[in-house]
Amino acid sequence: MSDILAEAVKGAAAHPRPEGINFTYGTAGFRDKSTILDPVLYRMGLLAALRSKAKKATVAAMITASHNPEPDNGVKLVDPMGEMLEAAWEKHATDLANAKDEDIGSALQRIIDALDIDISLPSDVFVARDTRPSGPPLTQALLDGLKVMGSTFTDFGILTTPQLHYLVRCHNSRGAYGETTEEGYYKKLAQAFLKLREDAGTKKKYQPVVIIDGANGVGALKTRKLQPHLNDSLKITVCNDGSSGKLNEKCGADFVKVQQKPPPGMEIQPGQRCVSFDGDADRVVFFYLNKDGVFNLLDGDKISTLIAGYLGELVSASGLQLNIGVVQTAYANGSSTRYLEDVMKVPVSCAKTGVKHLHHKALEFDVGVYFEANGHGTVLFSDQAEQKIKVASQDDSLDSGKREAATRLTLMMDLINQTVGDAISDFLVVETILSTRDWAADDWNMQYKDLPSRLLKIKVKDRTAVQTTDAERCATAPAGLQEAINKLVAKYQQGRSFVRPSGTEDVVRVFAEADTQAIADMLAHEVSVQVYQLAGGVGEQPQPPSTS
Ligand code: 16G
Ligand code: MG
Repeated sequence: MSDILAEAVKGAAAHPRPEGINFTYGTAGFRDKSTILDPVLYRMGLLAALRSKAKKATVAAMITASHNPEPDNGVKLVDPMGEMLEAAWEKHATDLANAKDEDIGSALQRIIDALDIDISLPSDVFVARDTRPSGPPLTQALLDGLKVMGSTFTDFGILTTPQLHYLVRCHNSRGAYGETTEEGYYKKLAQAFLKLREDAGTKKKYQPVVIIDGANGVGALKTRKLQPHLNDSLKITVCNDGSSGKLNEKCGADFVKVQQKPPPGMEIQPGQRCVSFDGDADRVVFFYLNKDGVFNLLDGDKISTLIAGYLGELVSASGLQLNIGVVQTAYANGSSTRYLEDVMKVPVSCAKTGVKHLHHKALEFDVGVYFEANGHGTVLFSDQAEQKIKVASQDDSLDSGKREAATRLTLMMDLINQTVGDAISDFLVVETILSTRDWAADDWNMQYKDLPSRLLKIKVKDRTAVQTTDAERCATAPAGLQEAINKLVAKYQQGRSFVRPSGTEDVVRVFAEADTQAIADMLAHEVSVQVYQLAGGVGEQPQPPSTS
């Protein structure tokens, strides 16, 4: 065994692995109670160094548990261009996290042999964390792993997840994507944002005033840092800024989306646009109260429709031949899919849940807009599209309308964080479009009316008993389940339902949608009973929704 691997085994003594716990690198890395994660972070330090050697580039490690409660934490690795860790490495991460302390050397050696990694190459890793109190000691464990591997690293301290993705791309693109500093991130976004507002005439409906619910997390801190760069173009009030409440507790994008109500304590006037980030600021949803005080949510589906519509118009106005498409998951509201396909005539693809699946599908378009209904999403421009747009924006032979549209597209590309969904960047993109269209929240919301839906979760003995195909829209196991769902769905107007095993919790999720809330609730319940009966439900059988 090489000296480095022997050091890695020795180093594990300070980060012992508890017996009897099985860790899994899931859709968003490792997530668990922070108190048991120390050995996982040490091992991810080791793995990040190997990944950097394998890619001959800087990679990154983000310490966060996103929208989960404050006592949780987690870690995920980021590839050189700011993408999620390549899926094939998730297994290596899981194996290493579960290796006994004394077996760490052989576990590393297996990865080195399988991938023919030259261990003598240098490695370099960017590290950041969210605001959780468990962040600093877990960072230390990760750095210990990097140090025994002889890796160089930069610890950026507290950042949003998308900021770290952005920085690693800036670095590996040798500055082509932007300056590799946090200030550089604010400057790039703010410059594009201000330029896109330059020609904003007088507005009748759009008010440049927003309230941001920062989930008591890093998004609130970083919005405050962005603010001075925006001059006076937008009046932002940040609430749930971490000064009193707990991270993600009764606030943030997940709370607002799931509870369908504003965080308690927020003072909101009718029509006032409000924005909720999640705990690491890679998800965003908008909401407002209408003139009757009724809560209205503008989720990831509404955001993608808004963005795809605007970018589509710019592409046509520029005269460029670029195909633009939207990627959703099965959770997307049926009305949004119909609106995109039938009214906007935009092609829609459906991907499996989890950012990496959407990201991957979005690469199939010249301009691929992807969003999960929960508010995670961004836009990807292919290299070729980017090139064509840049050339057109500087082509004096084009008429000024075409050139102007291409110029706005270049600014939109600067404003959009293409590495991963970014609450701050997405928020600025939405503000830009609303301002250009002179729309109030109501105008945006009126594009289409959401169908009522219901999401339930069912505990079963083994959630892998449920298997799906067709981007999770069809259950292939257990036998008979899909047939039962089809029968139930057929009973109801605009009924739609699917089931899938969760990737983050030990449950099966049931989604149902229909033309009224009562029917969506009933359909979700009836499908839950089928899951319970056919897929080995545990505990009491699901009870029908109360009709009171
Ligand atoms: C993870 C995913 C998120 C997905 C969620 C589904 C990433 C970075 N995050 O949080 O995109 O919506 O899992 O959770 O991919 P579920 O499998 O428990 O329903
Ligand atoms: Mg998040």
